[in-house]
Amino acid sequence: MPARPRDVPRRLGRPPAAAANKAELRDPGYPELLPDRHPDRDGGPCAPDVQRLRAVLECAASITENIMTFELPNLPYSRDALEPYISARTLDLHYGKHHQGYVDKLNAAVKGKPDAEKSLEEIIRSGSGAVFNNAAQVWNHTFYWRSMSPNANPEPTGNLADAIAGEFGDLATLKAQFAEAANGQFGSGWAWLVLGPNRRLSITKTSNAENPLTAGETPLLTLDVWEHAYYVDYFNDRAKYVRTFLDNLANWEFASKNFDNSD
Ligand code: MN3
Repeated sequence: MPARPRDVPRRLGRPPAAAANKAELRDPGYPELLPDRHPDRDGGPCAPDVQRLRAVLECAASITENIMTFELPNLPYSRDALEPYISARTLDLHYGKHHQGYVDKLNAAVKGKPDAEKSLEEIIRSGSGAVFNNAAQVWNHTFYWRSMSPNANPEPTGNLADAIAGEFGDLATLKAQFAEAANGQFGSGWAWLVLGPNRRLSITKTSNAENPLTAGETPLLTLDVWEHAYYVDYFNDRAKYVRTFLDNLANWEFASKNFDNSD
């Protein structure tokens, strides 16, 4: 609509009494506002309100645009809580840089795509390439942090303890098999205690970002054996890192809950 030339008188003539009453009822603050006057454009009395509302809407749109689909979950303990076994320096890097990096790359990879509406698990089960790798690494690391505890019970209890006794004979045998898998994983990857679709426990290992969910298995406990997980604290001694995890950090309570919730 063309702007009204400034020299054309506005239709500010007094309206019929009935219309004036309606206008006052509808809009008592601006009785002189006519339908073809845009309050913002024409500098009407509500222009400041409209400008504020416009700013709010622009701000809201900006926030919506920048909301990340996936977020870095909080650590279940402070960054120095696993010392002396895993240093705060390692958690600063591993959680603060690596895990955060996977979250950022995943968000960039799914932006504006149908994967942005999916859960991590759905992406892991159906995805491939960079989307799968980053989604699985986000999931794996979140699971890894919970697989450790600064107040870890030295051994599992309850149903999981019974299942371990039935499958492995004793915890020492499970630990030996877990260590063999973790140390034997060539290159980067993960060692896992899983529950198979047949409801039997087993030890497994995966490469890079691979996750047992894709094999229909239920992860109960995991250990990251990428070099970035242990190099700051253990240099090349992966075996010592694995042993330390199994003897001092493994969160059997978490594994037990995963076992009990897997029915
Ligand atoms: Mn890692």
